[in-house]
Amino acid sequence: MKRNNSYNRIKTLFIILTSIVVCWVSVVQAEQSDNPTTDHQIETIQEASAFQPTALAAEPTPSSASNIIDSPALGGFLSWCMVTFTDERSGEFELDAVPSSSVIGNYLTATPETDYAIAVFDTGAGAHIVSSEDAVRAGLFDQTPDLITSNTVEFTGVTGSAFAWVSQPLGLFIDGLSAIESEGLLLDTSTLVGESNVSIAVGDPIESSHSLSTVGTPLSVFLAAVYRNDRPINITHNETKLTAPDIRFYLLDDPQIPSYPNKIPLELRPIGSVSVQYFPNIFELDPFSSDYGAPFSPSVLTGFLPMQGLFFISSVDLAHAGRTSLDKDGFIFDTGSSYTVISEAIGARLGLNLNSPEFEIEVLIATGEMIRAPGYYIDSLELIATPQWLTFTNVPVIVLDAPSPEGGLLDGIIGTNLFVDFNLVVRGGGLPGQDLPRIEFERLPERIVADIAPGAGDGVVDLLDFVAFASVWLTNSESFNWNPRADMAPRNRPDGKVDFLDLAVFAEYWLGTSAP
Ligand SMILES: [Ca+2]
Ligand SMILES: [Ca+2]
Repeated sequence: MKRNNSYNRIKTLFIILTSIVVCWVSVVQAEQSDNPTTDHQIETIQEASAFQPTALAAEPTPSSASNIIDSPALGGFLSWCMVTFTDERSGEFELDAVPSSSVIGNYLTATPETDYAIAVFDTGAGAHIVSSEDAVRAGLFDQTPDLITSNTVEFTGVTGSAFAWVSQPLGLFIDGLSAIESEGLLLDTSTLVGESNVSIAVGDPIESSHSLSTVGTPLSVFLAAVYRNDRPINITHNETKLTAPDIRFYLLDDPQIPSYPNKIPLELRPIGSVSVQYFPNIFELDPFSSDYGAPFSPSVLTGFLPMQGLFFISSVDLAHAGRTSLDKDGFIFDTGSSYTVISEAIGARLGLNLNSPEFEIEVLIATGEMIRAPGYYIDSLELIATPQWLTFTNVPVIVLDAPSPEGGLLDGIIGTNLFVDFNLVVRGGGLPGQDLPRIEFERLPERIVADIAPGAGDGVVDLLDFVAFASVWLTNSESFNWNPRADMAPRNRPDGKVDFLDLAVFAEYWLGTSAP
């Protein structure tokens, strides 16, 4: 490989925040046997269960049944998409990324139907990051002239940091897994959307450890992502089993975007972003140098300066054991996190004993480091929504501090585990001339426990469900084919694992049917 110079020689000006570019890898249940709080927890569950039907009955409108969700999943769905690249760029010193409803430019390999990569569509990532393995597959290192500059960026996450190369402006295009034909794994390129003239961060083939590729806000700001959790997609790509909702992407002005009546308003912050741009190398004055005008940073949301905007939820209320933390405006909505995260400060505010977690999760972050995070089930978490707030009870959260693009730390991360039983439209926006970003959602119909197939369930627990259950046997919320619906035990305390406890519950509901 030609890139063997060490990073410390190289200009590194820009730091990408990757709160977010995390791959959560394993769930470790904390010791529970002599936990003195267990009885109290069970009481809390019973109280919550008893409370819920009363609250529902008291609500006047029929849609109200959808706004209280008890015991959401511990680990949510994964936002898998495919990504491919072209050479499409604008002229020198034209810095803006240009959204496109179809592929433009020339693919970087002769067989784009098979040379795509799998990435996470990650509204919590401030830039696009492509792993070295995926970059090799996509042909990013094989171009003439070179598509990779000699500039690097540092990206920093929950803890630690790593480096990546900055690419020349190029075209980046994505689609959901449903664009991949499940038998031959050939990609149908007819429904790809993306952007041209975007610079990305590229992992080093020698020095960077394996990590996931992520498509971040520089594209999601221009898109509506439609998540159908009632249509799960399973494929096996490069011997890795992947499960994701059916996700389709549209430019924001596309009339085909479905609309749901329930909305969570989002804020693109820090405020003041006007476009998606890379930051050019203004220090190289020789117009014949290959560095002249080349990106110094990958493309990010940019105002007066590069900003890395993310989507914030403007108001979140949390409560636990009589304590509250109200009207918090520092939570981001992150399709790249399958867990919901609260900061240590909010954990302390809620009276959580940070030395005595109810469960622990080992997380692998983009830098390749593993950290262990304490997890808790908190009494309630409520998100601002119209026409009604969305309320979750007995909510599994992990406690971690993550950097905020506004400076300081995030209050937390709202992850996909809260939205397993919803169809969603994640609408970007917030730049000048765009509507404000928002999530639109509809709750899937209530289903009986263990009715996990086909799709969101068919009202009976039978062989189809057993096949779906068996296909995720002994997986956990780290697994790329994780199915949160198969995690049905312990009751009201899903533990992020599919094991004998879940099988016992499955057996209990075998051949059960839902009331019509
Ligand atoms: Ca079924
Ligand atoms: Ca379980």
